[in-house]
Amino acid sequence: MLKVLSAFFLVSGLKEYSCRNLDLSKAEWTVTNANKSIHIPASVPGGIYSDLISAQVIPHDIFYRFNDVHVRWVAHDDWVYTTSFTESQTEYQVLVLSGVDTISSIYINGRFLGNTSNMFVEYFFDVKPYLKEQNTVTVRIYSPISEALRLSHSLSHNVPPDCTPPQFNGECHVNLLRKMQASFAWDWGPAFPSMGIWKKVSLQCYNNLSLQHVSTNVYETDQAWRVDISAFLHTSMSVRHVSMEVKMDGTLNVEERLVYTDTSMEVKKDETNTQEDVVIVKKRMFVKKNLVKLWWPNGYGDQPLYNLNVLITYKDFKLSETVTIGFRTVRLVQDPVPNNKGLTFYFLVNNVPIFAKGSNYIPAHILPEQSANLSTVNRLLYSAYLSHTNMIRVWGGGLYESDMFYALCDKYGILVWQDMMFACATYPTTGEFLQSVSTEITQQVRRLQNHPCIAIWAGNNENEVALRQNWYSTSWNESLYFEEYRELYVQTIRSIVTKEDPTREYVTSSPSNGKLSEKENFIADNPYDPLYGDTHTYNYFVNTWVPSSYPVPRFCSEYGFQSLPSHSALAQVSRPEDLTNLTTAFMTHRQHQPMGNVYLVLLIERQMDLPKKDPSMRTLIYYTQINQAWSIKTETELYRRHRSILNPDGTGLTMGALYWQLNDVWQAPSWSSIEFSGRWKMLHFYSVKFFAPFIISPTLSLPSNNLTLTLVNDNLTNVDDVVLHVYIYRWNSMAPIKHLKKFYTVKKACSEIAWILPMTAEMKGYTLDEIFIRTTVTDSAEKPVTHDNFLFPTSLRRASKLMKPANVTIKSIRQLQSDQYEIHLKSDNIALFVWLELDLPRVDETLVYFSDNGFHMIAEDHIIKCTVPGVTPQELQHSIRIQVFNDHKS
Ligand code: BMA
Repeated sequence: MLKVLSAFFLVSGLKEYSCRNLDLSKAEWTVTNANKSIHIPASVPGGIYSDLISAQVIPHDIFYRFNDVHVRWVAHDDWVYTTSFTESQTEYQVLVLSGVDTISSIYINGRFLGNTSNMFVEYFFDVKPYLKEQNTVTVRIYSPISEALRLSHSLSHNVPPDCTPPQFNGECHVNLLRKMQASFAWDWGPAFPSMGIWKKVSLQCYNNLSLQHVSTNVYETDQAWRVDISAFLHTSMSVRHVSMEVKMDGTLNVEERLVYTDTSMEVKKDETNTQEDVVIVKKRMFVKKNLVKLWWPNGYGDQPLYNLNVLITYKDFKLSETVTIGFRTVRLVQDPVPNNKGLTFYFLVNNVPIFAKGSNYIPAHILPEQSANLSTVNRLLYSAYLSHTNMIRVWGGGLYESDMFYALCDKYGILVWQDMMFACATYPTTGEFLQSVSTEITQQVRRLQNHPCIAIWAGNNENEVALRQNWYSTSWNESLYFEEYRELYVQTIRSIVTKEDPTREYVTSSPSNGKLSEKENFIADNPYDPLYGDTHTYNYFVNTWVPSSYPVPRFCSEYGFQSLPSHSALAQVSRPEDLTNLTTAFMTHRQHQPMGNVYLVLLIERQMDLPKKDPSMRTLIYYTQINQAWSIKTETELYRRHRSILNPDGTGLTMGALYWQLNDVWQAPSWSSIEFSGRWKMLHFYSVKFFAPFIISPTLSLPSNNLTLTLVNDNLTNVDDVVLHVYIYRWNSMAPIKHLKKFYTVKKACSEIAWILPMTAEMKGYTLDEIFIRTTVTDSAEKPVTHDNFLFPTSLRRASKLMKPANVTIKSIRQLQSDQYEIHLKSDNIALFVWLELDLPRVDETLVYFSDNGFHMIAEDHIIKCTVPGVTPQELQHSIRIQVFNDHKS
């Protein structure tokens, strides 16, 4: 998509630097433990667990059975990374460590350079005075478990929570470390307290000046886009009269070349970075609006991106960097709701209100060094894109993701709700800690702000509500903890974010009440208030298949239910006897949520009967996935129906639905819609339908028996003359007892009630228990313009008593392309939640796609497509396993 930038502008008389930067990631590294009993080759970037796996010191599958606990000794030890290099040039002077995890001491040729204490910070050490021909760099990384404990003793008061709940098999005091918070375990993940040099290491050379980074802020003005460019330069001396030239090239046919030159630059010292002498060179450029095209979120238009080349010249020298930018505006609208209570909370992109659809992202791997694997991350974000995701939340317990992650979000049109990396805890506010956080936030905002995908910054995950609701017993000195909270997220982080990036909104927490939280001194009375800001909704004690069980917020940035991952995922990391039931030691070990397995069964049993005899693990998995998919579908459609609907109590006007969670870090029960391997759970197939731009959503009111059909159209065009179809079926026959139609014109960008149908008159004497409803919308030529949607007025438990057993088989498989097949299915009866699984261990799961899954067959024939490389149709036929809710066995 992106055109490569033409060679940068050459100014005659300029010479390039003679010295080269040295990439030490390419050098040979070794790693040794404290007592030197282990001495193995190491990778940089990398991490100790990955190194020990490669050297076969620990098992190659750290997720097998109880290995997370068996290999915990690794994080109790210290690890010393070393490399040597020979270099005759002496201009090298700065050792740059782009990411060290976490507490370490750095040495060159035995000379102590300094310590690191924040894995999100890039460190710079002046090494010129110590360089020889033969040089050794040593990075001594201290056990994060011991360091966290040591820090806990140094605090003037408790900074809770101390440890993870026992079910997590985790470690303590992770909140005292500026480290991925989930690496000491979470309710969906194991503890692997990672250690290592997880980002690149280099020696940078410069005589006078080095260009570290270019950041941009893009503003819309009447006639043009204003791009404020900041170039961050390191220098060893005081510089004057630096000049900057900017050149831009893009993805679209821009006739006119954009070349800007200016020599009268503003040069000033940056106060926020105390580690190095940083000079910021600023330039403002104006780009005529007709020269560029708008960047749009997924579903609203294209994602044109432009390369911006910045050329810095100083005296005889020139330095250049190219960054990618996009042109769009994003605004968070929090306006009073006319004639009602509360404030709105929605994103306006290019002046278009966007209903945010998507999920929450956790790191793609529990080992940070493996979290930026291109094919894994691409599979996840592409899967999100396929399910019409236009926003993803990078959750605060993980990582500021890689540049590649945000570049993919730019490409797919996925807006990013970016949390700062603080989650579910209180945090220290010592001078040292705040200083470290300041550097972290400054660097991360500058690194990420060029990406048009970033829509909002948020201070933390759930820390406002945790204080207000006393989750960590802070009420003994509420004012102290409240004050410290404000010191961190308001005085420190907020001031930096608003200074560095005035183009985006910053909310202190998720959830928060937005402007109301600010008014309530940043710790609102009820941060879950549905009339303000965003909320997180979890409740496992309600009927999750009926919409009335859920509150209706303005914006739901987290909601979810657990399910089990596929049998093949669990089988990969267990023995057969581990999978006999949910209470084996293995299944208990994998379930981190306290009571999690009880909830799983409870939620199933509210809707369906598990097969009489002890249900097999396969059946349990299948049922948990049905429950998860249908519950999230119910909740998401409720939110989408409320896009334009305001209830008398002031709730409604919902403009965001980001479910918890997109992905997984191991094979275990979790809220994810995609398994660790990349395989989609049933929920992900459902998300493709419930997030579709245009849906028809049926609901039933009792006791009136009125069927309400709501249309939700996120598209920016009206749709004339569509036909709404309602089919009424009995549970035991594929022939509908009634088919009703209505012509309709659908309005753009809204939800609306299109039809209220009194059902009693239409049911031909059957009761609501005996029927179910299928709805769809077609154009006037009867071509479907929505997916089918279903309403089950009764529980599946009762329905299953009336259903005939269904036998679903593969009638034929046709090869369409080398890796694409058409699968023709047959059923003898109505078949619910038809689930296809490919059992072919040698096939890479990340390359397998089904066009649909978990669907209902209300006709004998059903055709789906399957993408799978390197199989024959016969092989495919034999390796597809089919599960049906109402099969013969139940
Ligand atoms: C919220 C999240 C995560 C957690 C999820 C499920 O609290 O922010 O911390 O994994 O709920 O419990």
